[in-house]
Amino acid sequence: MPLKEIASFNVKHLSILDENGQWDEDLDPKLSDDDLIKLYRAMVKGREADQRMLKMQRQGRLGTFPPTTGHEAVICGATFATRDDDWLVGSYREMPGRLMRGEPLERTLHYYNGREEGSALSAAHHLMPIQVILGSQLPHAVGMAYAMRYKGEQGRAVVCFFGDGASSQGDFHEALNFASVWQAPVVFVCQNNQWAISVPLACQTRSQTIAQKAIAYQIPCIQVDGNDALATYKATKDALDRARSGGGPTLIEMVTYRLIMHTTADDPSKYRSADEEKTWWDKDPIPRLFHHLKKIGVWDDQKQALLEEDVKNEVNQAVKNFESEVDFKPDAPFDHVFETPSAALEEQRALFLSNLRDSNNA
Ligand SMILES: Cc1ncc(C[n+]2csc(CCOP(=O)(O)OP(=O)(O)O)c2C)c(N)n1
Ligand SMILES: [Mg+2]
Repeated sequence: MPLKEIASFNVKHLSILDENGQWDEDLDPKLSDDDLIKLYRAMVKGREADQRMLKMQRQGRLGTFPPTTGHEAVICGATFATRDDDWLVGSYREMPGRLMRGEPLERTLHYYNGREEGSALSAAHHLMPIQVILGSQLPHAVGMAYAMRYKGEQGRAVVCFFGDGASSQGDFHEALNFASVWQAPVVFVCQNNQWAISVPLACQTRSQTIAQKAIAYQIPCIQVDGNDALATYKATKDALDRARSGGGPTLIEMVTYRLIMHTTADDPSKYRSADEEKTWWDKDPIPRLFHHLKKIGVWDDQKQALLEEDVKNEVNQAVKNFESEVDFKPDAPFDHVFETPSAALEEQRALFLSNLRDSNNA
């Protein structure tokens, strides 16, 4: 018997607006001028908040945190495609999207200063809390999406963010498998920034793309220029439309770059070159969209100056609110570890409070 080809696969790459300003008008998602400005504004605000947090961390006013600079097109484009009652399930690198959903920046500042309020479920905004266990959010997202289907909540969906490194976790594969078998309305968005701390993508996987990993699970997939906000929006919108109409999950690989450190405790100059970083600064998603908006006549330098002033004021206000809070319980995280307090934990609480008193008296 001759060998027969029984299946063949391909992976598409979506780019609408490239770093040279080339724009594919046919593929353009045709957002209104107002929507384009909203999307751009969210990206600029995300960058402003991130850079402000970096300064605060360096001044000892904020704990260690993972910056989002460079990831704005992935996060904001995908979030912009969601509806208010869709759930967003992420990890730790989605701050600009959290702001877009209406969660105050103060919540993120609480989280990175070890305040329990930062870990509260942001149910009003349909946001799962920030969490750091790589890949663990994927099965949760599938469970949530399956529950939506099971309860007959037509037209709702879940968007789940994770990194290239997280795609090596077993949770990723289990989640994709269940999502496919159950045809759960979930969109998996891989923020492929090509590094998992100091581990480059080539040490993470031999696959040519992360997108293609969906093929084994019979899930539609696409690779997207993750620094092109028009493309990240369009790919997510298409996937959400499919999910809402009963078409099941999608895996979107968004290729981007973490322009600065993994977290504020990391020094990327130890493992990647300045040349590589420069190449990616040239693809920065924010100036790319800025020039495009100017070119199509919806933006100008005066509007830009006003926007910058505006987002700075908003971020300043959030920082002021956060830093003026004095009446909070610093040991609240200890209340939520076990239902019944344990002696060892109470000992740790006492030590924590005594260290805090010492540092306040220093
Ligand atoms: C299960 C698990 N293993 C290891 C870690 C330690 N860790 C934190 S971030 C990180 C790299 C993650 O890389 P990636 O998924 O690409 O996301 P990125 O930080 O690049 O956005 C590692 C190994 C962890 N948090 N959880
Ligand atoms: Mg990564």
